[in-house]
Amino acid sequence: MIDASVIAAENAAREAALRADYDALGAHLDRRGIDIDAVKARVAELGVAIPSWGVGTGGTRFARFPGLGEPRHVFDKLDDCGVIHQLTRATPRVSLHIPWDTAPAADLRGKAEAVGLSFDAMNSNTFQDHPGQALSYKFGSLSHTDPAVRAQAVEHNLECIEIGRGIGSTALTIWIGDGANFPGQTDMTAQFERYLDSTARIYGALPEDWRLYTEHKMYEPAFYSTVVQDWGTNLMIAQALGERAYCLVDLGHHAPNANIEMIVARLIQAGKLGGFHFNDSKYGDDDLDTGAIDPFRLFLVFDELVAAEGRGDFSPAHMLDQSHNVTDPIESLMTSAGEVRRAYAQALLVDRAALEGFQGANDALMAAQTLKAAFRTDVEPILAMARMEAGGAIDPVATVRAAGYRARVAAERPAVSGAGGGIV
Ligand SMILES: [Mn+2]
Repeated sequence: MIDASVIAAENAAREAALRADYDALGAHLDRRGIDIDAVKARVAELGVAIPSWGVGTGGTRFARFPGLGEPRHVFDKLDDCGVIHQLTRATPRVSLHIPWDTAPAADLRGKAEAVGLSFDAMNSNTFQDHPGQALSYKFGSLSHTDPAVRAQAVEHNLECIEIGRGIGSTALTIWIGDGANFPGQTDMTAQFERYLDSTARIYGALPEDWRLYTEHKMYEPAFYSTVVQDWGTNLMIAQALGERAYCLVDLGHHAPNANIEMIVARLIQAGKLGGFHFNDSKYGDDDLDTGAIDPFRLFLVFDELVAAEGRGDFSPAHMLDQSHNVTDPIESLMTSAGEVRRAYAQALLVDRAALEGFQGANDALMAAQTLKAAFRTDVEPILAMARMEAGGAIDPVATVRAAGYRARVAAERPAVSGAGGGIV
């Protein structure tokens, strides 16, 4: 963890400027009828989970270039996640991936408690073969033609639930790579029926207070057809399984230029939006840092979420899901958690009464300008003040650098070579 004296010194150097900026923004928002402290309080409550695999350096299909001091196992990962939360105060939960993070429940619980974290959704993995596994997933898992392979994949998901119960998780996320690479390779209807049958077995074993999230993805590793390829299929799954089944939206898992905020609106309307894997993309499932490419799209997603919050009880699960190839994963994840909160804060600034009026009057220009007025507002003082008041860092990246955290863990953790992209 970062020494408290480092955080205090870093914040002391920035606090006067932050207070001046916060007061100026507060006066500006007051003229728009917005209470800055109320916005800050809601932003401070928004937590986004960190995926355990995110703190390792990612890669592409071509290569992986390891970074310094990469986590060697789940306990190193929890250390890094603890630092991210310590400085941002925005990432209180970690999402584990089985079998990558398999360890005794008591040890996991103890470590998480020591670094101030708890556990988010469990993630199963039937998109690759694991050492000692009896049957291969080369031609699919939950939708495989062989019932024995399907049974093995179901059993793995049940094991994930069992591990999750031991560490206080209350959700299982399923993403599979099943599909086809050639037209005619599979009977697409029968394959989906097999998938539904397998997931129904998993759903049947779900504890009463758990949720099941299914994640759609358009392509990769199957490049012709994917069993759970889009939100329509995902919605069919959630509706077929039952009331505790929800759709998970990974922002990178759509065709370029897809209107993701509209998908979000539709899933909310169906009562089946479970949550998000946040990242950003330019071309495909790029897994770039959240808000790095199209922050306006992220804002529009949160505009739908805030509108839904206003209509009633609604609590989607937020998580980052990124692959960090050229940056320090800790720095990227801290920055990205800030981007999620930024989009939320901006969406909270939308004048909803004015927007409804312009929509009703078909005033397209002013409706769009109402959204832009919120999006253009620099809410950084709100984010920084929320962090500081919660004991975090005004500037998390500068603070983790000043603390020398990466150099310290690099001395303790031998370099990891080669394989394992860590991309989901
Ligand atoms: Mn994902």
